[in-house]
Amino acid sequence: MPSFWKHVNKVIKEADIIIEVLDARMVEETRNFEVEDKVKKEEKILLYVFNKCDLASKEKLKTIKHSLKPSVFISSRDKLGTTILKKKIMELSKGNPTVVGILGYPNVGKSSLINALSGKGSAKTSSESGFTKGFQKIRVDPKIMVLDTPGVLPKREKDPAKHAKTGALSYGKIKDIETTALRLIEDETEKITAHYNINSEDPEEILEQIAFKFKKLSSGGKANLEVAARMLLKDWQTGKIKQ
Ligand SMILES: Nc1nc2c(ncn2[C@@H]2O[C@H](COP(=O)(O)OP(=O)(O)O)[C@@H](O)[C@H]2O)c(=O)[nH]1
Ligand SMILES: [Mg+2]
Repeated sequence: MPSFWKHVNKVIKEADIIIEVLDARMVEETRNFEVEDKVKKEEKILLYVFNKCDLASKEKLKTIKHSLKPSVFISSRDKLGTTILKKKIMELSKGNPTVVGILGYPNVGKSSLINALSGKGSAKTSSESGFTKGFQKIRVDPKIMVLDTPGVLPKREKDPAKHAKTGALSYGKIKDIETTALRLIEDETEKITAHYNINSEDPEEILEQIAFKFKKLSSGGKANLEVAARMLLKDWQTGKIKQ
């Protein structure tokens, strides 16, 4: 079994409540049904956390609000929603002391969430007997402990375009950057044309116009689509393009 699965399984085993961190802008793309099934099979409680809410539009938040339950909206960056999250955890544990584990794809904000929850003043507690070696817990509330190492979900589908969209595959590491950019434009035409103020529906034309607009040109004054594509993916992944 690949090591990430071992680790994910350990997180599920050690925790009572499992938080699946999702990107509020891309809920479907950042869910992992295989892991959700595992959590349910182990009879652990699954709590969805929509992170990066500061980057998602109000409309987007409205549409996902009732899509998954139980769920909480947060921004780990702005440390918003963490009090509500702790309340929800207490509600789910029926007021009992509980251990929370965190799972999610790369880049969804697992480490930021752990930081936002722990903040100042919370102490790490070392492993106790019966606790799997290597795991530490952080006390974030009198009754809530959080495992300090999140479980990074494997990239299940071999679909680089999807992972580029969620940021699981960083813009600097994408191999076929042009095709990836075209897929993103196809998926998110409206947001991208609105951001760059371009009037077209055709992905190739849109990418070309972005290149001209930002002077991403090859010798001879032709559009340099590769450079434009990388800029687009960077803007997308760093949250410049309103989603
Ligand atoms: N805008 C915004 N960025 C976030 C938020 N949470 C995490 N990030 C950023 O997303 C990137 C990945 O976060 P990280 O916690 O390392 O994700 P991990 O790979 O799941 O542990 C970092 O650049 C974070 O600063 C959030 O709520 N809002
Ligand atoms: Mg991390």
